[in-house]
Amino acid sequence: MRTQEIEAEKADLENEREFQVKIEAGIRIEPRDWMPDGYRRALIRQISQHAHSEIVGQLPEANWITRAPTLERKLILLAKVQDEAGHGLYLYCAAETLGASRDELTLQLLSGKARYSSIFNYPTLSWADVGAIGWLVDGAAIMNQVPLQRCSYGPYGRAMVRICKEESFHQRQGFDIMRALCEGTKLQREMAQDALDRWWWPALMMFGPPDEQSVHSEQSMAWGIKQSSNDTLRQKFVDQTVPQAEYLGLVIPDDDLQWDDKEGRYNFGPIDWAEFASVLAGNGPCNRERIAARLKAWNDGAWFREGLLAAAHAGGTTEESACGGTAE
Ligand code: BYC
Repeated sequence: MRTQEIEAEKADLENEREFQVKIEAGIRIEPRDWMPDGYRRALIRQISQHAHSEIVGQLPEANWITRAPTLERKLILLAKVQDEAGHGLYLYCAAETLGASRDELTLQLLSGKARYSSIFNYPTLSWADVGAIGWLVDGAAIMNQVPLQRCSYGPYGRAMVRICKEESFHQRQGFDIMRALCEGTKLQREMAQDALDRWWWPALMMFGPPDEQSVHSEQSMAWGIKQSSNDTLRQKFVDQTVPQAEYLGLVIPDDDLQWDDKEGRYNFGPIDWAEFASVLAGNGPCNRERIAARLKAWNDGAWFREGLLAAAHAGGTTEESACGGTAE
């Protein structure tokens, strides 16, 4: 081996050692710091999947903006859907700090190479579904994202701080819709129960496969990207949500659900992992519809993106600042 190669190998080992020391000491990794290629790839995968989920997640709720039952509910829903676009933006910006451009990541979504959360492949059939999404889907998202505020990668962890604050408002608005329906007529209570029946199991699937089948958890936790395992967060979500359903007078659609006094938690029935696999394979009720909607938005927006870049070049601004910059 040539001296130069030996020196390069020594430098890599030293970088790797320093990186591990930082991770173990809870010191954040920042964009210009050295990081292993695998760590960078793992972050780009998770952050881009998260960003795509925020953007695709606008679709099922936006379906009800024109049919919200009151002006106040319409304003709140508009603000919520707009917040989700903002979350997508912070996350794409966090991915940009790792060298992955928003365009590149969007093309991966449109080609089916990148994933987004399974939950958004289910339809919103009634106004109660908007309540169930806020209560359960945003509730599950908060459970998953609060620990991510301590993620070892600085820009991702910091993006989570604001996202979690907004998700908390989203969760409360969803619960408030469910509360209003549950305090309403028999028909309204039935709508609320029907929405819970359809969203409960998909919400539990949001946390990902069981720990023993989770491909990335072990490495992601060793790197401080994930702080808790899929099953741990799922259990916390069930324990938190069951009393809320009881307060609403709704029944969780699970015959096996039972409080376990010894363990201090709810035991719950088996999750249909075949359904989860089918949704991930692109065969959920709305997979094709969701990607078609994003593709249309991408194509319809081409003139605007081109115009922005032309204006940036004419005005001497950089492409990066025209597109929002590489924020943290
Ligand atoms: N859906 O090894 P695993 C929101 C994939 S949006 C689809 O356990 P990991 C909101 C996984 O990617 C909330 N795919 O993975 C927006 C992997 O496949 P690949 C979105 C899933 O990464 C609008 C394979 O299964 N939140 O809040 O360790 C309105 C094996 O899984 C899912 C986030 O994205 C799934 N549910 O753990 C309202 C949070 N689960 O990539 C609300 C950030 C797993 O090897 N993400 N897969 O092809 C995470 O915390 C983690 O990525 C996960 C999965 C817990 C989701």
